Amino acid sequence: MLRRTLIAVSAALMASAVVAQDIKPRLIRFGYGLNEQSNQGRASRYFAEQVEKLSGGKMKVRAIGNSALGPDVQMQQALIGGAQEMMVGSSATLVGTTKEMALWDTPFLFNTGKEADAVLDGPIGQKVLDKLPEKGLVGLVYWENGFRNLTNSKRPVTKFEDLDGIKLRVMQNNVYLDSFKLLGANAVPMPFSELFGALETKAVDGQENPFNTILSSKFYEVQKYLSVTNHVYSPWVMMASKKWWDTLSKAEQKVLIDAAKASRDFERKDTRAEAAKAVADLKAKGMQVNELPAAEVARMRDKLTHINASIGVTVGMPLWNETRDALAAMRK
Ligand code: TF8
Repeated sequence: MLRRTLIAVSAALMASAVVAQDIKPRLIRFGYGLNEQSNQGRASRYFAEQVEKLSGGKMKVRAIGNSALGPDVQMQQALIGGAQEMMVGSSATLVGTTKEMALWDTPFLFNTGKEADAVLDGPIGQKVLDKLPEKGLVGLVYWENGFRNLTNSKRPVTKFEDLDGIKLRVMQNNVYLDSFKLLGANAVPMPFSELFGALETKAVDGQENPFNTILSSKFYEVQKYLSVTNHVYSPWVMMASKKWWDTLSKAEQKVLIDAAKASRDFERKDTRAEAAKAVADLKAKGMQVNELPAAEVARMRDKLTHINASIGVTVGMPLWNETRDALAAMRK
């Protein structure tokens, strides 16, 4: 008994000695686009705490929000060049570097968060992340940005025809641009960091984002109408610079992978809890909210299926078909 305990203790000591040696003091700049009060901010701080804990205080994450390190696309370039270590941002803004990310732009791809989790955390989500390293990025996990909904300052959108003539900001992504043009909006791509100002000065009339962001970014101050469309599920991708990642020890990489997974679980739970009460909060802030009737959602969906063929070509038909089959199997 004593002997066994001693062996266990010495094994544990050896393991921690190896870990201690393999984990060096590191300062990691982790950039994100939303403000510190957002779900993205909360999860970024949670990630920083986990990294600190799992590395015995050696690895420190400086979570820098508010697009202070630049909008998504700029941070991606900084990671690729090795000038910044980590970030989290929308999959949609990554399509310019990694075309397979366009899979997640598919309108109405997922019906529920549960479907999204299963596909993103399963082999299909991994296949898409596996395309990142050849571009200089390492994809760790997907967080939930969420189902996107429309806001604008002109009128309630009860059918897609109401978008006619509305100047709508979209992410810098061709599927979004083409989708909203197809629905009749005057779609303009713009980085998120410029969005509040553009809504405030009426350079654009509307935008689309999950409830959480409409709330945390205070879009209710400059947008009257919220139309619940749930037109697409948008993931956030947590990434590291590959240049930098390759300089880390296995133990350091494991700290980051474990902390990333913990942050994912925290983030989804937190985001869903916030989203569940966000509509009431947004109404209380003065927004006029309307649900799109099911028949109108169906018409919107039908119209947007025209986009699907081109997404299939962009991401490759095998991946497209695998996703379609996986979802069909889940819905049986
Ligand atoms: C958007 C996205 C944003 C992200 C964020 C800044 O509308 O939904 O949430 O890009 O990382 O731009």
